[in-house]
Amino acid sequence: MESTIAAISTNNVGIGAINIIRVSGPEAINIVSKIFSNNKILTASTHTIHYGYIKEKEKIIDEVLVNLMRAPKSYTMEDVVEINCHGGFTTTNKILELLLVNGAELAEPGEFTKRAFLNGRINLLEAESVSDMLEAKTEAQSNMALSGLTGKTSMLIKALREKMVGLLANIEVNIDYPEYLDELQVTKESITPVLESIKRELENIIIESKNGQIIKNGIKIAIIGRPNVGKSSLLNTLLEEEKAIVTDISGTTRDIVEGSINYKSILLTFIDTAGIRETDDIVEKIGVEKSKKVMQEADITVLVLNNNESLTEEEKTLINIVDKQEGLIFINKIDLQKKIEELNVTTKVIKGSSIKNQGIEELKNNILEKFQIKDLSNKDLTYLSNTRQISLAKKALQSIDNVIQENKANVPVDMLAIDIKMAWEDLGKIIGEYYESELVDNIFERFCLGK
Ligand SMILES: Nc1nc2c(ncn2[C@@H]2O[C@H](COP(=O)(O)OP(=O)(O)OP(=O)(O)O)[C@@H](O)[C@H]2O)c(=O)[nH]1
Ligand SMILES: [Mg+2]
Repeated sequence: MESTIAAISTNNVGIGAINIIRVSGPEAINIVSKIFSNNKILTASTHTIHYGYIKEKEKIIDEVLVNLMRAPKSYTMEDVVEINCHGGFTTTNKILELLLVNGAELAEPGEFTKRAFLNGRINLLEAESVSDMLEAKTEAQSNMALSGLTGKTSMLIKALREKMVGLLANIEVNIDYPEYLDELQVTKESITPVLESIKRELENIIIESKNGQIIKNGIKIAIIGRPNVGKSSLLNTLLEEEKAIVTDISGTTRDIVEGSINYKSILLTFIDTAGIRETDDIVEKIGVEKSKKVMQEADITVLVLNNNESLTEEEKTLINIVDKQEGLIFINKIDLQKKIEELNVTTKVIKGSSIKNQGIEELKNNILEKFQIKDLSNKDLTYLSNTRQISLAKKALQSIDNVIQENKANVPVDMLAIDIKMAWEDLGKIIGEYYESELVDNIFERFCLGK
């Protein structure tokens, strides 16, 4: 890596106490010394802090502290200099500009972390966790990212790969040194239990990754129902905010209104929709179509019914759909006289009132229960959570399944090595032992600047 890169690493939108400009690469110290009043940094030892001024020729730009980290003990494993300046937008940008004028290149988003990966300080799964950490909105999200970052999640994968290597090594010995056959004979029977255990562990990782995805992406909940049953009122009560317009006129909500809450460390995103009914009103019609689409795209549907009214034919159809999809039914307005018929459904029915705040906790709890999420506070959140990682784990499982089938069908043991190797490689891709540069570019592009 020849170039020396620079970027503002702190959030430079508003006014803050300090900003940090990070410089990394072989010329980092040299370039900074050209604009820094204290030239001790040229010779100072690693992990030291230096006081001085940033200057443009003789003009003082800012009073700063400069952190010096020499290769390889730095975030990127290259020489890294971090300039801690005062938090003003203009000054920070001026310092960055001076660095660029003096030979640094503007870093691309995620380029520091990309260098950390390419230089071997962190693996790909750890790098992806860095970006998850930055984006975390709930404590569970940051705890899960931390498991990734500190290598706990990678350990799961590495342990499995080691088992596979063990198996491959034994098979190779059989092929290359048949004279050892008596001692180390790998037979159909001897590899079956190992294969079965690898399969179980992989399956477990994939099942558990569902939790990871829920923690990472949250749950999307569509609130649907006939006009005027109280969907928007329910949304507002759930969000504890007057987000959607509520009136007693049917067909108030025309467009999608959504909002999120952090409930027991899971991000719940509620989507309020237009009341579903036959209508000639063109705007409302579009709204109704959108409602149906939201219902398909959401993770779960909450059908809202009105306790104070008899069911319509349209509602009966919706009840059937939601019952089949194992959604939730919320009978609203229980503060009013009951006129609704008994429901004959297997899915969970909750009774409440959105304006009286009744049944709301029960509704939220039932949503979590549907996804089998209980208490995350004491759990070890070591899960795969991104689609790239999970699809590779699934591919590896497929290969191992093939091996098990072939083994059962008496395919010679040495022929099985190909599929085992494929599974081993796919797991390797999760942690970035194998990668294509296009993939790596794609991953790091999504990072923010200066990371
Ligand atoms: N008594 C009572 N009234 C409620 C309750 N929830 C909502 N309402 C009233 O029902 C009326 C309709 O409420 P909305 O929340 O606008 O209903 P909606 O389902 O969003 O209606 P559309 O947007 O037209 O589809 C309003 O006058 C609310 O105040 C409740 O629990 N009890
Ligand atoms: Mg509404």
